[in-house]
Amino acid sequence: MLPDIPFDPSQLLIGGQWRDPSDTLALTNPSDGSDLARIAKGTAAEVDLAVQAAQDALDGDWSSFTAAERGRVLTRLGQLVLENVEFLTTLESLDVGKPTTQARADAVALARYCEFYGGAVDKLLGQTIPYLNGYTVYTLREPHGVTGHIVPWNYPMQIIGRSVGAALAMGNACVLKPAEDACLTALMFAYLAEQAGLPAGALNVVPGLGREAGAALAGHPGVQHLSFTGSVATGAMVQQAAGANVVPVTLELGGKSPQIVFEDADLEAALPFLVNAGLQNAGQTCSASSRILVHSSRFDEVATRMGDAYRAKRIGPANTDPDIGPLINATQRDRVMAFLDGASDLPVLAEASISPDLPQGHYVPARLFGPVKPDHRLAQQEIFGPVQVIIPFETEDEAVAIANGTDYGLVASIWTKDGARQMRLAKRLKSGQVFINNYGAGGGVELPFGGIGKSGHGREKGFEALYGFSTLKTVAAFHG
Ligand code: TXE
Repeated sequence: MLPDIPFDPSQLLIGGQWRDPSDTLALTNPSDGSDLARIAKGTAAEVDLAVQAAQDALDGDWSSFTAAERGRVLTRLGQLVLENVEFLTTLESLDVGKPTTQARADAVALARYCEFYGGAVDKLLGQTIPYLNGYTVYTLREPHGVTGHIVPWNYPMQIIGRSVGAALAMGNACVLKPAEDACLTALMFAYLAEQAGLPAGALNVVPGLGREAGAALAGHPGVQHLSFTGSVATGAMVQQAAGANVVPVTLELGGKSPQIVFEDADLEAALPFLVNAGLQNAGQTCSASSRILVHSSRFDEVATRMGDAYRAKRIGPANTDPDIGPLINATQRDRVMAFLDGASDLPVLAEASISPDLPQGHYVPARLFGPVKPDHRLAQQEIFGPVQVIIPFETEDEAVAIANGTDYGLVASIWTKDGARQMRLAKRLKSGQVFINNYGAGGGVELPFGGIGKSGHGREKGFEALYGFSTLKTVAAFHG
């Protein structure tokens, strides 16, 4: 059951108006399969209205806000998010099936994105460029205009914070298409943004199906920048659609991120990261560490200790704050089960199993496999479930080749005390982020994030996102 929500979750927010949609969809609670609410099934016509409303905001008040004024709105929004952390946590936990503690961390991160971009935007400076005699040359950072944001269901609050937060800070007007499986916190965020003083139309929300509302937004000629997080296949379609309008796209498409444990690793320090980076959010994390590469001299020790940790994990409904909640929907559950069922050739090191007493949610067991060959399907494809493989290696070169040997390159980490090796591998690993003796560094809002290869392109988070959500103008004045 949903708590009382201060808006009708079946409505769309367009141009500051909460409007009845032309059609609705059922929103399901992944923890028990029950119906949570009806949500809008946005159409191409409604996306069109939202893009127009965003353009109207740019043609109106929103463009007159100074950087400091936009920063103030975002800072207020961050404060409102903090005041509503428990409510947002409840919504996200019900909607995504995310254990309460993990949902709360996302709500706090959303506030932090608003604070960070609110505080950063009036410190973003242009350049003056030494040039020919008689010229003064400088650069201006300007918003793209209308930005489209297609957000998945796994971390709605964090992904909205990092993309919509940065886009608004730079003065863009946004059309947000949350995932059909999880859109309540997107709507709540927009509701709070209104309270924070964001002008009508600067943020519009059109929930709906990907192939309908998402596709309409991706191909809309009135959109000047797109940011997409999701699957490789859909990302490629979004890029193609945007390409037809010659519009820049930021794509974040997940990965097969390795942690490399060398013979001198501090296993005591590494262990929680090795396990939790794979199991957080039931493995439905773009930067999940699904491959653990271990020097063969430490294989038995790592396998035993990770196995013990797996057996201690509890799987359950999100509101009981388990270690591992359900997957988002039946499709994802079936997809992960197909990976598990198709891996009967692999040795299972440990499992956290599903109790028969669980309600009818989308649960899967958490499973640790090893030793696994680097070219096995489970070591190559993104599973997006609580599944990890341990891959033994002998030499540093072999570890690098295995780590770099997938189509992806989002995050990698190295566990070693050898400083020279740390520096060498930080350069050799093909990855958007490299962590040394940690994994994820606490998810820092300040740290630029994005991938290479099939993990996507463009960077979100940190100052880098402010560059991504703006365009650079060079002004050359001749004064003699
Ligand atoms: O993703 P989709 P799905 C990966 C993960 C997962 C797989 C499938 O491996 O198992 O993708 O998940 C919208 N035009 N990730 O099917 O389809 C859709 O409505 C425009 C990794 O959920 O990519 C949703 O808002 N938009 C990942 C968003 O795209 C479209 C997070 C993501 O959906 C569209 C999620 C279309 N034609 C899944 N079709 C990560 N990187 O964190 C769908 N959408």
